[in-house]
Amino acid sequence: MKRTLTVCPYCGTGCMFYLVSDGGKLVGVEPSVTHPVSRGGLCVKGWNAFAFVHHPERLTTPLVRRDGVLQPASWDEALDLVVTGLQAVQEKHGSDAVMFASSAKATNEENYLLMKLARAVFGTNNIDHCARLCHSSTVTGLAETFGSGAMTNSISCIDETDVILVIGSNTTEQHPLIGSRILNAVQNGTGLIVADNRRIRLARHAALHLRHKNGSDVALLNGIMHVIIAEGLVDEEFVATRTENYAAQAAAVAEWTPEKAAAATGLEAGEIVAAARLFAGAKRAMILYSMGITQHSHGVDNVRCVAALAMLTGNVGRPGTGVNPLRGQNNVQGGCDMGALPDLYSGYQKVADPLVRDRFARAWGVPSLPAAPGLPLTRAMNAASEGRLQALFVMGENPMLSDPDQGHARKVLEGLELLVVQDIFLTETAALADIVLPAACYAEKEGTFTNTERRVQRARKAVESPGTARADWEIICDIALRAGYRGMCYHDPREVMDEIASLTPLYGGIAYDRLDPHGLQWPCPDRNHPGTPLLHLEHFTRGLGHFSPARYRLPAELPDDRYPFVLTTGRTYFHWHTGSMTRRSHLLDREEPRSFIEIHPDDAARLGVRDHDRLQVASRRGEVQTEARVTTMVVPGVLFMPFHFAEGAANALTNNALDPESSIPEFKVCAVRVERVP
Ligand SMILES: Nc1nc2c(c(=O)[nH]1)N[C@H]1C(S)=C(S)[C@@H](COP(=O)(O)OP(=O)(O)OC[C@H]3O[C@@H](n4cnc5c(=O)[nH]c(N)nc54)[C@H](O)[C@@H]3O)O[C@H]1N2
Ligand SMILES: Nc1nc2c(c(=O)[nH]1)N[C@H]1C(S)=C(S)[C@@H](COP(=O)(O)OP(=O)(O)OC[C@H]3O[C@@H](n4cnc5c(=O)[nH]c(N)nc54)[C@H](O)[C@@H]3O)O[C@H]1N2
Ligand code: SF4
Ligand SMILES: [Mo]
Repeated sequence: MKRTLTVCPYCGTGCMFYLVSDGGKLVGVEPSVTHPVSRGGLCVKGWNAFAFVHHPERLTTPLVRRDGVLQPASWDEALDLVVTGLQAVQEKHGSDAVMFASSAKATNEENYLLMKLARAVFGTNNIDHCARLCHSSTVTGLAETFGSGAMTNSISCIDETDVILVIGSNTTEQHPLIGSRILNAVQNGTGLIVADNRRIRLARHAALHLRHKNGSDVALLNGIMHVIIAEGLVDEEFVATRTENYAAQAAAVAEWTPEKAAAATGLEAGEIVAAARLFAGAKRAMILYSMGITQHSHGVDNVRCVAALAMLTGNVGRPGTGVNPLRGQNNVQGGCDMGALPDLYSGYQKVADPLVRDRFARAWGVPSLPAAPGLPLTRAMNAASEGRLQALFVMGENPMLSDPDQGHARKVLEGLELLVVQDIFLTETAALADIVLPAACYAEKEGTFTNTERRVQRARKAVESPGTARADWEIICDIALRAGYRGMCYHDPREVMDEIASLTPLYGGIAYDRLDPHGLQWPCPDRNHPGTPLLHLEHFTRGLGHFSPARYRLPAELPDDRYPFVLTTGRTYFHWHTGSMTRRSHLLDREEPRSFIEIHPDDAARLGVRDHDRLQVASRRGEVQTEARVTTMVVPGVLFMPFHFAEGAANALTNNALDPESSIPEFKVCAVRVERVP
């Protein structure tokens, strides 16, 4: 038996475990007892993280579409077709007719290389990844208020805080090892406020559970801030010495009396007052949030309010405090850090800055780099339907199931001149591709992942990849070489990280020989730096913290007579996103085998619906059939559906209304109608 220490491939919590293998095959997982996050524990997905690796449906050879059918091909043939196809589109329509979708499932090194390929070899800033669908509101909102879009504190701060506000995060299901840490803290006396209208597990342990209307967080937070100011609970010294623009914030929330906020949110005024007193009365209070805050057409405004609440009460820059966006995918923090974003290079260095461009151009040995920011992923679909985008290279994403408004997404993907998909399975998106490239998965390659608390950790190869599947970084470098670029020849990912460190101040001191056993937290500017568990200690990354008041706006689509329900979408404990991995993990799939929708007993009674009935759900964009789950998890008038299932796909229904600033889709609110299938 061989044990290989590596990082869990699922969520951004970043637990580490040993993959146990026997004769080249994985047989199980053993948690790492000394790891600061997992501390000997794992959730059910971690325990089962070996299960999909040897699944018989793994892609083992490149596939090329001939006569309308995907057929096995050699690497030479497939990669030459990729390069000539991309070049042909470029010649015909220009460099910006090509787009690259990077992957929060791939390593830092691979994300860096794909963005280098897009910019240095294909001359376009059209590179983005699923962070667009996830925490783009955070990146925009916290950059403006704090100067950095990452978690300000560390996961361990949960043990040293007095009050935790969890807003729009189902932590025990989606970041389970962080969720159990919160439950432990509550058992030891920490106060918990949950603001989420589903009765999630944390809500049952909360001192206060605020079941406000979906999409009303700006009203709720403005109301809470109103009370804090009116009752003299502001941390005057912090506001005076560490922040700017307080007067505008105070003016903006002046009208948000608890009564007005109650009317907008559907809460009682007393609940808003109680939340304000509990939060502001604590010596150390910590905010954790996730998709309930970000995935709205006003997601950036939500983030601004969260940041303002923390600054108003002096809860930044100390242990046990902070604004903590829980990052979703195992390497979505890293994908952003590496510049798989249309306007930023690695380390959040701006594409628009000529000095930055010049530095990268010299390091990469190219005469110049493109200056105009590229397309966000969520705007790519429209660009393609307007003919501005003709080729899409997708590494490790499954937009057919994860993008909003599936009908539109399908039409666009089918209409592209060239679609290349590099994945470990033949996903719903890969099935539409012209060329499919088989990738090695996390257990079959070396590299680093960066977790939600900015901890850069090493993933290690435990077994060989199936058939001729190759690591993403090797495939990308091969494409660069075939396109005639000689600046991407590396022996191993370690050399790539050295290049990243040389060009990225935040990662300046990150090197493989320093990452054992449990990684380093960025910023880590040089080789002697110990890493940074807490951000914004003496001053904010941007200098002073900036109050950016937000005006309350309603969601883009609200219920009416024809579509009387609010549909909100999200996840379950056992499955991962589009199910490519968890639905191929026997134990996980057995626990949650079918698409379902949660409906309140009152609504169910009115519609004559019983538990497990088949339901037809329709929105202005599409319809699906799914199974009723009658439960008080949801409030009357609201339905909840996970987006894991290809049959009964929630994204056939969702709205692609975007936040104007972050381009995130409004996954958390759309209007639907529902009826029993006779
Ligand atoms: N098991 C599992 N874990 C995962 C994932 C997975 O697919 N499966 N995905 C990972 C990824 S990439 C991400 S981004 C995270 C997401 O993690 P979470 O954000 O925790 O998960 P979601 O289910 O999307 O939504 C969280 C909560 O937001 C609430 N909500 C909906 N609308 C609103 C609103 O208007 N206001 C407020 N305050 N709350 C609202 C919902 O009721 C829901 O309980 O999970 C990560 N972890
Ligand atoms: N309705 C609704 N839709 C949503 C959301 C929601 O809350 N509601 N949430 C959004 C959010 S937050 C997110 S993050 C997105 C996620 O959207 P996606 O990123 O599209 O979803 P995943 O299923 O995680 O896709 C990852 C893909 O990578 C593949 N893969 C795994 N490992 C590797 C590897 O090493 N190399 C390669 N090349 N491929 C690999 C997997 O097989 C899978 O196909 O979904 C978004 N969509
Ligand atoms: S909490 Fe997240 S990182 Fe930890 S084992 Fe579960 S899925 Fe993996
Ligand atoms: Mo996400």
